[in-house]
Amino acid sequence: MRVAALYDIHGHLPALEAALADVDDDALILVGGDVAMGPWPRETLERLRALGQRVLWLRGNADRELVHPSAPREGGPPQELAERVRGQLSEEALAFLDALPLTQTIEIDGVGRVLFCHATPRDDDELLTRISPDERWLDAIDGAPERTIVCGHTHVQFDRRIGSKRVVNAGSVGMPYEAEPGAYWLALGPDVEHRRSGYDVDAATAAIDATGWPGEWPAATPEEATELFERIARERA
Ligand SMILES: [Mn+2]
Repeated sequence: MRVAALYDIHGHLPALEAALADVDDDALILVGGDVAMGPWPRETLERLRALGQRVLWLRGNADRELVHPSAPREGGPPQELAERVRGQLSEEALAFLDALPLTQTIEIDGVGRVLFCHATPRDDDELLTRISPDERWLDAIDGAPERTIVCGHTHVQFDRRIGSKRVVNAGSVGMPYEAEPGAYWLALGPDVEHRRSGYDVDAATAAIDATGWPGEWPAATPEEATELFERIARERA
């Protein structure tokens, strides 16, 4: 089995299409959560659901917020955007998101058993980054039997060894905080390989504007985003 892990698509249909064009035909697709919260929520879900059994899903914190709104929280989705996206989804689509699992385990050729989660195995909104101390990571992952853990949530790719485990952030398809624009994802089997699929960013930005999406599409360097998430994590602690 080979897997393409597409995390944090954030309803960005052009970015999803760019990534899908680069995914091998025989690979499973693991949608790693935060799939809908963005300019094309309905179209993004329909595109992926049309692929049927080839897709395995996780629910991310932004998907949860669509179904179960919680108090506004720094680092979480703005309430007005959540309301906008919720209004574009059917009851059936919201129920579909609500029923998604928080983790998936897949046996992958040449890699072994891999645990996929949105943020950490125990929490869909825990902020751990490529510079978080090992001790904080170990608190979150030590109970997992799998040696390899794939996460997303912070939208920055990394590949770290933490204790006896390897933790790989798949990056974000639709809202990457990376040096270059593109759709960022992870190919697994037999290697574990970070991927970037390029697309016409100017055309995509114009298309986002045409949907009426309010404000700028978020962008940051990996260093800026990582520092921001570390600060928020310290404030939450
Ligand atoms: Mn996200």
